[in-house]
Amino acid sequence: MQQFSQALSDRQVMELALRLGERSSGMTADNPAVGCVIVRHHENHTEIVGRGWTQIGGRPHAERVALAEAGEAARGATAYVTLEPCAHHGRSSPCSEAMIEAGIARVVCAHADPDPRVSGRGFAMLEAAGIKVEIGLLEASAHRQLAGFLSRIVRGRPWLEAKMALSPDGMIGKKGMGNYPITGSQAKRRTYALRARADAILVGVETVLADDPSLTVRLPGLEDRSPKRIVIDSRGRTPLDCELVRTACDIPTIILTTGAMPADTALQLEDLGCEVHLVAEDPSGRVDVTAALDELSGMGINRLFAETGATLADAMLSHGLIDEFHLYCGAKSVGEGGMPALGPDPLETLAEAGFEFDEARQAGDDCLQTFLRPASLAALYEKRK
Ligand code: AOF
Ligand code: ZN
Repeated sequence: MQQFSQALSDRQVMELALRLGERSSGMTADNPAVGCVIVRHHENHTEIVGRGWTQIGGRPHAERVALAEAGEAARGATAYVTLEPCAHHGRSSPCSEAMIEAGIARVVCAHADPDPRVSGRGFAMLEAAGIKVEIGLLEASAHRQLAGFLSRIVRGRPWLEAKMALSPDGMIGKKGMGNYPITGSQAKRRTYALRARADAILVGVETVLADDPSLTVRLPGLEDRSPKRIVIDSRGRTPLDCELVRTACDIPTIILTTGAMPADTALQLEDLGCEVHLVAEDPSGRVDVTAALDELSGMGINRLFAETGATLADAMLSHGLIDEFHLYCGAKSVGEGGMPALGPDPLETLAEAGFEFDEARQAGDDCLQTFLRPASLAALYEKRK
């Protein structure tokens, strides 16, 4: 139990619940990563009696964990939860029922759950049992944090973040130079952190051929948080001895391809531990990127982090599939032999695709900027498909 000498406001406790929800981001798919805090408000101070977040693999749900910690202290207490408590009988009974049984008196919730099994029923169950329910506190923050889950449920595809590193002269690398360094070690650590909170990382086969990446999270203490790796490889060019294939038995590696992949290549990749999924082709015979996202959504992936080269970024931008763009700007120009991406004016390309500047941070000599498509966030409020 944690006691504060001052009373905490509803907003302060919800901020804590949001931070708890963030803890298991990337480890709960297809479930959302929810946070929950149970408190007893006294006249001059607040007592935190339970804290919970959705556990690895998606269960137990956040509320269950918080209620278990609170025990009898939950009776008459207030629960703050980032997503509407569930109302359905899944692998366990509904969280709303557990809250009622535990004697929670008031529920403050940031965001409704669009899952058709829940969608308003959680709130209705709580209210029917006489619990005071308040909805919408810090809703915009929860909306952003839960964008992956909301996107899969509401739009039927994952929330797609793309990352690209560009030199000041607009290049992503140098011809024939493999993994050409555009940004430094601090930027790399930021990438590891972004990888860790995603459910899967996506690359095109061109990146595999040029860089032979491992796409893991190499941060102390977070080594076991490497998400699944997905390769879009229309014709089966993924080398059998590349890093992703060699480690496929430890970290799931999924190849999305078309009928153009030779059958024996598919068998060899599967023998080495990869999963090979056939998806629809676009008119040019390549993996249809929209169909690829459909497939990944079907696999329960909420939040997808694409480390794109020029080809994949162009394809995804032109289809309006990218929701958030992390643009890393390196300090050194590439010059002669440089490989351009995002057109002559990358910022204009992003603006034309509907992105707005969100935030910037300095990482050593590099500037890491994030752009967000407001239309993407707005679409997650729309009616379910
Ligand atoms: C909550 N608290 O922490 C989470 C919730 O397959 P199940 O039974 O785990 O149910 C999955 C659904 O539960 C998921 O689609 C979403 O609506 C909700 N997730 N709900 O009360 C939680 N993660
Ligand atoms: Zn639940």
